[in-house]
Amino acid sequence: MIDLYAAPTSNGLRAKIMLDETGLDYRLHVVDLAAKDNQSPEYLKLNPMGLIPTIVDPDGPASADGTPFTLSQSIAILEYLAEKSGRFLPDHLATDIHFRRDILGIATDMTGVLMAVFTIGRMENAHKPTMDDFGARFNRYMKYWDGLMADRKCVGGDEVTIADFAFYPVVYRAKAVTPQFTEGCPNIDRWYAEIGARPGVQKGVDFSQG
Ligand SMILES: N[C@@H](CCC(=O)N[C@@H](CS)C(=O)NCC(=O)O)C(=O)O
Repeated sequence: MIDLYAAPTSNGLRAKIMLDETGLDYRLHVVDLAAKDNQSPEYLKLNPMGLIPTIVDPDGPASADGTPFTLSQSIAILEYLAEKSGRFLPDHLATDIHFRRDILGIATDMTGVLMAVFTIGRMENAHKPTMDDFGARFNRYMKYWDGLMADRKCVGGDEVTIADFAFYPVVYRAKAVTPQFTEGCPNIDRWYAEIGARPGVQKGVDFSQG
């Protein structure tokens, strides 16, 4: 059974949604970031950067020192679980460099900027021009994606793939915390409602069972 260490953030939701969508057997360990559980000596052994998510798969590839297979980085986790389950990453996309570019853009540019928006927003006396700049940047990325999604059903094309599970948590968290920066994106809104109606995605965003 896979052990998932995560919190309900953009990066954490990616891994949990993928596990719930694939139906792979797993156990959730909720990492309380506010309590700094991610800095505990036990957790740092799994992920020396102290970041979530991390998975441990005793049935994964063998390691030289015999320790169970351990993986961090939400996109690497999506790819690993896609390979393990044989779902959500068809061969023609696994080798498509533009698909990879798009997923990495979502994970690095969009998620990074959203994390900056949230971090600044939590600060006492937050510097408003900086917040507005990052917020506007995030909205520009949203508009870029909204344009692409005018003529595709899903993020990576017309089928549901790991790109949808990479993108959904970003929009989900942005809508929950800073909805003003998600405005003016009707194509994303249409897709968001469709993906959000999937039972696996609904289960994926629910951390109450951890
Ligand atoms: N690139 C990493 C980012 C992981 C990351 O930044 N996780 C955040 C939560 S979204 C975290 O663990 N923050 C805790 C901290 O910075 O102390 C991924 O995709 O998994």
